[in-house]
Amino acid sequence: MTKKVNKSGYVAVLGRPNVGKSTLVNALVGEKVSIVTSKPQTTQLNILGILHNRESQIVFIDTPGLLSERQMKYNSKALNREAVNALSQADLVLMVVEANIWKRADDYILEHLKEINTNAILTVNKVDRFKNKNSILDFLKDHSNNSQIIETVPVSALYNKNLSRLTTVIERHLPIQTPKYKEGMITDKDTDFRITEIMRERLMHHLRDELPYSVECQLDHFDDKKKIVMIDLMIRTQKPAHKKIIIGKAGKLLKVIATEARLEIENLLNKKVFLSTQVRSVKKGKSLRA
Ligand SMILES: Nc1nc2c(ncn2[C@@H]2O[C@H](COP(=O)(O)OP(=O)(O)OP(=O)(O)O)[C@@H](O)[C@H]2O)c(=O)[nH]1
Ligand SMILES: [Mg+2]
Repeated sequence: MTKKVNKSGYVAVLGRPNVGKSTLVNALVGEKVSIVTSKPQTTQLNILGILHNRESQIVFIDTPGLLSERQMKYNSKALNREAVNALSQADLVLMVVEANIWKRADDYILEHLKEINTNAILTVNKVDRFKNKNSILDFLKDHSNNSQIIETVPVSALYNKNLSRLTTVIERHLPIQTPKYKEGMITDKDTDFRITEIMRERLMHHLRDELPYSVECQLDHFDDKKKIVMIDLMIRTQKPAHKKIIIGKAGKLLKVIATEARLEIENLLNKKVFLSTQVRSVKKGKSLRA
């Protein structure tokens, strides 16, 4: 039977940091397009994750976590701007919150939606954390009553619960229009970006305090002409002390991080990888980018 894709559009996935936006986009798309850690503000740029269905093409925009003005720190102003930018493109919003937890930043996001008058599906994530489903029902009732919220769907992105229902609800609210992306295309980001993001994820996972936020990764060399892909990655940090921590005693920590990153890059490329990593500290005030 031929495919008849007639509904398509951009769906901005908004929410405060750590509610599971990237986990949700990856689960919906069926591939890891966006990195995930247990630390807030992991996502730093808007990333497209494209889901091709029989009758629809849903283009999710994973965004950095939004914070209210009072909570701003590090580079959160720029991250907020990036997330709000996604709204200008969006046909629909998935507002992601955590089950049974409602914070000031959630109200702040609702205010934003009201200002720009965009409809949102309230996606209540991490329902797996609660055995008592009645408490979730009460939470859904309490927070669905808002003029911008058109539907409410409880899900668990991590355990793939209720995601097909969420897709059906999204499709219902998408405009009828020709899809913009070719079938098979799952993200707007190239392989270079995805490789550096894998390394950043592994660094964020292993580092503590402010350190995860002060590292940048850059791909210095990529050669996939031979059987083994040769990759050189540069990790840049702002202080020599940070460089020492990342490398660890006798290079132990960097070895663990690089091994985890290599395995994931091999998975992405479907090829064996030889990964060489270097850590360099860049003086304060200088751009981390070469
Ligand atoms: N128990 C549970 N944990 C989840 C679920 N979804 C995500 N998580 C966890 O929540 C943490 C944050 O997940 P992310 O997907 O990085 O959250 P995010 O909203 O993209 O975070 P930022 O990019 O920092 O804004 C990770 O430790 C995930 O494993 C879920 O459905 N259930
Ligand atoms: Mg994220």
